[in-house]
Amino acid sequence: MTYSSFINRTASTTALSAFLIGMGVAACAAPVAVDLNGWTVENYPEVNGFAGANWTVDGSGDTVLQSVNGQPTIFYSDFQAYGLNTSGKIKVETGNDDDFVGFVLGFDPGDTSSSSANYLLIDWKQNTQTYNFNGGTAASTVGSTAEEGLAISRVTGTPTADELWGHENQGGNASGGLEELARGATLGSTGWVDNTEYEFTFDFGPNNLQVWVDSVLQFDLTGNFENGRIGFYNFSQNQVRYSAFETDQGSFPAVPLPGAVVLLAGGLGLMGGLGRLAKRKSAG
Ligand SMILES: [Ca+2]
Ligand SMILES: [Ca+2]
Ligand SMILES: [Ca+2]
Repeated sequence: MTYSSFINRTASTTALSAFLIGMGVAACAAPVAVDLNGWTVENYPEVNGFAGANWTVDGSGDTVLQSVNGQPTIFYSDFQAYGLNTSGKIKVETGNDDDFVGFVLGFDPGDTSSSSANYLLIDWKQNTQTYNFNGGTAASTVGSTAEEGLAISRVTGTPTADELWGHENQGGNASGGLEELARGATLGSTGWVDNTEYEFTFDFGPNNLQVWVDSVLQFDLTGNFENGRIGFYNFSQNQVRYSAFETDQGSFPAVPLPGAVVLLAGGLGLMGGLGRLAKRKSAG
């Protein structure tokens, strides 16, 4: 790139940014570190033989450790997830056990006991296992099989532990259940590895969700997804640490750009400027 083309490109980008900011549109936001001190724990009912969850945030709010082999539990954000690109790391810091770790999206406070709950669950099992949970609400549903690998499910109402375990909607519980929507492109039948850190990235909007693991696209879904919090999920796996989460402007805005903005930009010649900018980039 020549010096003069650099100046031209900078001038075009600056003009466009100023215009978009003037229109109230955020321009190229920088990533923002997530402070986990503002997040909240919410649990499904305890099941026989499993203890209560325990989420511990470090002082800086950069990491949280779920230390107990226990009940289904969620640790959710203090912000809504629509329109954001959220990324961070997860690591199971033990060789013990082989159960569920994961995330939720579109979760609302109170959803673990709400008949109107409707959110997405991305969970990851290390090994396949059939189990029948008992006690509490789990007495009404039969055993199920948790399959090894990464999956995404829609959760509605108040599922039992058996339904969460097998991604099922059983007739024994009329108050809720799960529908498995997809399994990961390359990790759909591959479990997580002990003491190994993975980076997850979520790009979420009203009609889109893309999920990457270590930069490999695992899910690319379209549909109608409710807004809500992003959260961490755990079911029966101890010593799971989440760290270094940050948010950035995503690809799927909460409210699509109004057509008038696009038309006005075109009328001012900025779209043409963008086109020329793209050509210079591809040429140079
Ligand atoms: Ca049961
Ligand atoms: Ca059910
Ligand atoms: Ca377990």
